[in-house]
Amino acid sequence: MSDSLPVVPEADCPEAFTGLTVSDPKHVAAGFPAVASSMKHVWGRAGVVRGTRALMMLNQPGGIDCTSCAWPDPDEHRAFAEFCENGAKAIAFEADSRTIGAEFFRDHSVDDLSKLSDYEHGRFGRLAEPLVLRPGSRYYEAITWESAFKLMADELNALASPNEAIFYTSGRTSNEAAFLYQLFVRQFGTNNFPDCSNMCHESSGSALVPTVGIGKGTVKLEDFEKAQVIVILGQNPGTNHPRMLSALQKAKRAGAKIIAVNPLKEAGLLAFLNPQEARGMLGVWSTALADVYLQVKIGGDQALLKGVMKCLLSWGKIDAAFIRDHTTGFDDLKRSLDATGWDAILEQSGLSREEIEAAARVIAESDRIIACWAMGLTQHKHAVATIQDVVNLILLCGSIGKPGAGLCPVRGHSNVQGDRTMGIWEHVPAWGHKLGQEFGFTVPAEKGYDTVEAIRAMHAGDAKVFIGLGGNFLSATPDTQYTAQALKNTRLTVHVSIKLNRSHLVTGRTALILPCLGRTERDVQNEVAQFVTTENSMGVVQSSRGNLAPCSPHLLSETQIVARLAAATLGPRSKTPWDKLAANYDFIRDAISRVVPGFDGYNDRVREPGGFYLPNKPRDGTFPTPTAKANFTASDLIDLKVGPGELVMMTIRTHDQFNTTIYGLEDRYRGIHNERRVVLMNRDDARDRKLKAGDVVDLVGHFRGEQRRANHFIVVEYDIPRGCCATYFPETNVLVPIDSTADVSNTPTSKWVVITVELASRAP
Ligand SMILES: Nc1nc2c(c(=O)[nH]1)N[C@H]1C(S)=C(S)[C@@H](COP(=O)(O)OP(=O)(O)OC[C@H]3O[C@@H](n4cnc5c(=O)[nH]c(N)nc54)[C@H](O)[C@@H]3O)O[C@H]1N2
Ligand SMILES: Nc1nc2c(c(=O)[nH]1)N[C@H]1C(S)=C(S)[C@@H](COP(=O)(O)OP(=O)(O)OC[C@H]3O[C@@H](n4cnc5c(=O)[nH]c(N)nc54)[C@H](O)[C@@H]3O)O[C@H]1N2
Ligand SMILES: [Mo]
Repeated sequence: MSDSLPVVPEADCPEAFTGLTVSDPKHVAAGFPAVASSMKHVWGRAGVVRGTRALMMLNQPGGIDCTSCAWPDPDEHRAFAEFCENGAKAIAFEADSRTIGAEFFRDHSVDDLSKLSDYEHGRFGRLAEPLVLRPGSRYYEAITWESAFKLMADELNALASPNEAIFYTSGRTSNEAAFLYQLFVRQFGTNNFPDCSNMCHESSGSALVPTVGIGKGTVKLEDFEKAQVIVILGQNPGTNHPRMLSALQKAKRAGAKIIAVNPLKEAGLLAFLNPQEARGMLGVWSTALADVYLQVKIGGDQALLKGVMKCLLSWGKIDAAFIRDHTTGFDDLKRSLDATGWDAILEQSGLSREEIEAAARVIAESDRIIACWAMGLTQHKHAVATIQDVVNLILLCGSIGKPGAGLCPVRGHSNVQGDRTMGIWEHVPAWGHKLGQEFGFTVPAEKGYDTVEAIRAMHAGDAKVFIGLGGNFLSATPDTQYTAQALKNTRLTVHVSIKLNRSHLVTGRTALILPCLGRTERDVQNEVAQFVTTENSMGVVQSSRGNLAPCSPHLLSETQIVARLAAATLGPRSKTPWDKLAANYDFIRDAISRVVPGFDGYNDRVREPGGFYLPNKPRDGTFPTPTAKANFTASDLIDLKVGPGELVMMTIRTHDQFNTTIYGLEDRYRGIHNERRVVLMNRDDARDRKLKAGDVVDLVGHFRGEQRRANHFIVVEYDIPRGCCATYFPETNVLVPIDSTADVSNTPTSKWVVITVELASRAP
C-alpha cells in the first residue's frame, strides 16, 4: 500500500488537455461518416484480416454476439453487415493484435501507469499472461496460473467469514461463466455479488417487479414496427444503441410517432441516415425521428410524466376497461395526480404546458405505445418512482401485453440481463433451493452487498478480498477517491480482464491480473470448439462463437478461470465436478436447464439459428404479481431545488467510448472534438458566472455539507436547459457521492450531481 500516491489523475495531477475544437452539433446520426469511422478503428487496431474476419461473423446466426450493447438482432432477415459503428469499435478494441505481458510491466511501474489516461491505457494492447503485484512492489511480474489460483484460494480460505470477500461481475460475462461463478461463490458461502447492473438498470428492475411482475422489458424487436407511438426518455441511442435507429426508422416508415425526452438535442433522436441502405450511405435521404422533442430539465421526467397523465385523465383518454380488468391502485394514482399542481410540474420539468399537452395529444390518440428508457431515468434519487410513472402511463393507456406496445428498458452491456438471469444478484434468486438441490449444498440465505455496499465494506475493513470478473470497478463506481481508498484497504484485489485499466493500478496489498479470452476468440476445450450464450435486452438467448486465434497462448476462458478458482478454493468441500463442467460447456447448460426456469432444452434450442425467447408473462398480457394484476403506483414529486449558484450535472458517454473504455477523443454528433475534460453549460448560466467558452474551471461537488473537487475542465457553451450541465463519465465520477443513491435500488445518482464551478484560468 502506498497512500501517498495519486490514485486518480483527475484529482491530484490533472491531465494535460488534448486540444479541444468545437463544431456545430449534428442533426442527423450515422450515414457514411459512421462507416468510415468504424473501418478506421477496425483496420487500425486489429489489422485488416483479423478485423474483417471478426466483423463478418458479428451478430450473424452461429457467429459472435456483439460485445457492445444489448440491443437485439432481428429474428429474421439480418443484414450482411448487422453491426454498427460502435460495435465495430468494440470489436476492434478486443481483436487488437498487440499484446502486453511481464516484459511491459517490468518497464512500467503502477505509479507511472497511473499517470496515464484511460484512453492511453486501452491502447497498449491485450493482456497476454497472468501477473501478480506482490506486497510492497510497484511492478507487476509474471505468475503461473497454478500459483495464481493457489494464492487466491489461500486468501479466501484465510478469511474469518466468506462475507469478507466481494465477487464483482461486469455485464460482458457469458451465461456459462456467470452461472458457474455464482455456483462457486454461493458454495463458498456468500451472496456478495455487486455487479454493473447495480449502477445501471437496477432502478428499472426495482420499479418493474412490483408493478408488472418481471424485472425486464416486455417488448420484442418486431413490436417497434407495430407501434403507433414510441417514447424515448433519457437515452442516447445514436451513440449507445445505434442499431435501435434501424428499428426506429422502420417504425417511422410504418407511421409511428416518436416523442423524445432529453435535456440535450441528441442527433440520434432527431434523424437517421441508414448506412445499410445505399441512399443512406450516399447521404441523400434521412428519416426524421422525433415528432415531439421535449428538452426536459435534468431529473424533470417525473414531473413531465405526471403532467401527461393529468392531461389524459382530464380528457378522459384512458383505457377504462383495461384499468378495470387488469390493474389495481388506479384510485390512489388519480388522487395523487389531482394533488400534484401544474406549477410544480412546469417548474421541475422546465417545459411549458403547451409542450406537455402536445406530447399528451400524441399519446391520447394511440393505444399501441412503447416506452424506452436508459440511464437518464435510472441514475436519479427518484429513479424508481419516475420509472413507475412510465409504467403508470403505459397502464393508463392499456398499452401492454399486445403487439406494438409495452415497456422497454434498453440494457447496456451485451449480457448484463443474462448475468442477472443466471443468478448474479446480491439476493437469493427464486430458484435458489433448486440450485442447492442440484449441487448438494445449502445456499446462503443472507443478502449480500451490492456495489455501493461493497465499497463501504472494503472502506471500513469489513471486506478484505475483491475479485472482479470483468469490468473496471474503480473507474465505473462513484466517488473515485473514496473507492480507491476502499480497494487499497483490502488484502487482495483480482481482475479478470482483457486490457489494462485503472482498477489494476489501485490495489490491495497483493494484486492479480488474470487475462482471459475475448468473445471474438476461439475457445477450444479438449480439442472441441466451445460456444457461449448471452441474453439480449429483449430476452432472446443466443449463442456466440469466436472465430479468431487467441491473441496469446496463455489466456484462459472466463469459464475455466472460474472453475479452477472454485476447485482450488473449495477442494473436497465441494461435490461439484468443476473440471468436467469447464471442459464442455454443454454440461453447464444442462445444469442451467435443470435449475433456471425457462431454459428447458437449452442445448438444443440455443443451437437453432437466432436462439430462443425466454418466457415473459406481461408480454403475453398476464402479470405474475401477488395481485395477479398490474399495479399502479402513487408517488409525490420529489424536491429538486438546488442552492443559489449551483448547477445540476449529468455524467454522460461520448460517441467514442464504451463505459470506461475510451476508443478515441471524438464526440462527433455533439461537435466536441479531441478533448474529454469539458463541461457543457447553457450560455446564460456561463454569462451569469462571468464565464465564456474556452475558460478553464474547477468543478466543486456539494453534498450534505461535503465537498469534492474535479479540477481543470474547459467550458463549452451548449444547448442545455438553464441550471443543468453535462460532463463525461468516468472523468467526473470523483464528484458522485458514495451516499447519493436512488431510493430502493441504491443506484448511484450519476445523472444528478450538484456542483458549482470556479474559474481556474481564462480562455487563451
Ligand atoms: N457505444 C457505446 N454503447 C454503449 C455504452 C457505451 O458507453 N458506448 N454503454 C452501454 C451501457 S452499459 C449502457 S447502460 C447504455 C447507456 O446508454 P444511455 O443511457 O443512452 O447512456 P448515457 O450516455 O448515460 O446517456 C444518457 C442520456 O440521457 C440523457 N439524460 C441525462 N439525464 C437525464 C434526465 O434527467 N432526463 C432525461 N430525460 N434524460 C437525461 C442524456 O442527455 C443522454 O442523452 O449504453 C450501452 N451501450
Ligand atoms: N458517472 C457515471 N458512472 C457510471 C455510469 C454513468 O453513466 N455515469 N454508468 C454506469 C453503468 S450503466 C455501467 S454498466 C457501469 C460499467 O461498469 P463496468 O462494467 O465495470 O465497466 P466497463 O468500462 O464496461 O469495463 C471495461 C473493462 O472490462 C474488461 N473487459 C472487456 N471485455 C471483457 C471480457 O470479455 N471479459 C473480461 N473478463 N473482461 C473484459 C476490460 O479489461 C475493460 O477495461 O458503469 C457505471 N458508472
Ligand atoms: Mo450500463
